[in-house]
Amino acid sequence: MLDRFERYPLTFGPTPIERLDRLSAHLGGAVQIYAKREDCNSGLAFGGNKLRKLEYIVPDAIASGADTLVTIGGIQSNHTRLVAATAARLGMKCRLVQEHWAPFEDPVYDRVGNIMLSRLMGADIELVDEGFDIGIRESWERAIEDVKAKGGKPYPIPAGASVHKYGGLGFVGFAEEVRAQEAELGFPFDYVVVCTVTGSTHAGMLVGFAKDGRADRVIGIDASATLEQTRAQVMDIARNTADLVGLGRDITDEDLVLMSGYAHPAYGVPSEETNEAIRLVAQLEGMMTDPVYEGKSMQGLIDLVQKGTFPAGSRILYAHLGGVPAINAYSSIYGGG
Ligand code: 5PA
Repeated sequence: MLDRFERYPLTFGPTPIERLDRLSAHLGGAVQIYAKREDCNSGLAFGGNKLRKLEYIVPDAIASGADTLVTIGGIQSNHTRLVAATAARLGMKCRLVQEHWAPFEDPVYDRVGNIMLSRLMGADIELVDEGFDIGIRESWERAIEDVKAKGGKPYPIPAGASVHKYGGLGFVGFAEEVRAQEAELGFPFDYVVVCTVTGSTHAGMLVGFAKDGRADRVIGIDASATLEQTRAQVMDIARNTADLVGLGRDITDEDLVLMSGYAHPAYGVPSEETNEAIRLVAQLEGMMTDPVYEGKSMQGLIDLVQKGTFPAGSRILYAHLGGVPAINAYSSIYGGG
């Protein structure tokens, strides 16, 4: 589906799929859980889901003649970290706007984890005191103008690389990769569980799996806590991406499965149930998840399994999208384990 698009490699190649046997057994053994390790996809600054997206955006950035990548996220944004890493790899400058998206206080929140890594990679970071919003932000538009005013040539990348014309392509590639891995494994996955916030990860998967009639087998777990805005953004990106790749059919509301109920109490703030899920998977599998994204989708997965949502015998693929560096900024919760 992606042959026509140029791709600039930022990842190691196909990501491994592993069985989570102890977690599956702990949850009763009726379903088998697997993890696709997007969190281990690259040598660039700990990797994660943004790199698949950026692989299809970088050729356009290079062709534009830009010298500065400009993007936006929360203080502990993984996306901004990976744009900083990509800029370093390309020999470009990086301008980051980081807003106060998570209503969470920790003595080291703006000193460690993702933001520390971005600073080390040379990004020029502006902290802005604005709350969470996945839409286009004035602060980001101002930063783009500021780069121009100072004689630079900016290349704008929106939050999560999502509302970009090529933002959905990377995760169409994820679906194609899973299809190839299923052929090798000798079985298909019945469900894919994914954390959804700015939307292009889910939207790309939805389009990729729509090709073989499985769009609604992608179970999005909302971690934005602004469900309707995220739902609308996933639909927009999915429709644009379907057009771009020539899917040949419309994306309908029924294609999108987005679960609420796991994002509370707020974006970037973990609930007690999320913390339990993070500890459970760490202790059963040695697999780390974070309090902003993957801990919430893991909690959603565990809850759905416990409620018997998936028929016995189902094979469920948990897309582990990365994000663990942020856990360092939550020392007030996890400092003691
Ligand atoms: C993020 C996003 P989407 O934004 O494509 O829906 O992906 C959600 C997601 N898991 C899931 C991890 C580890 C993520 O980092 N992160 C954002 C960031 O600024 O880091 C875009 C919000």
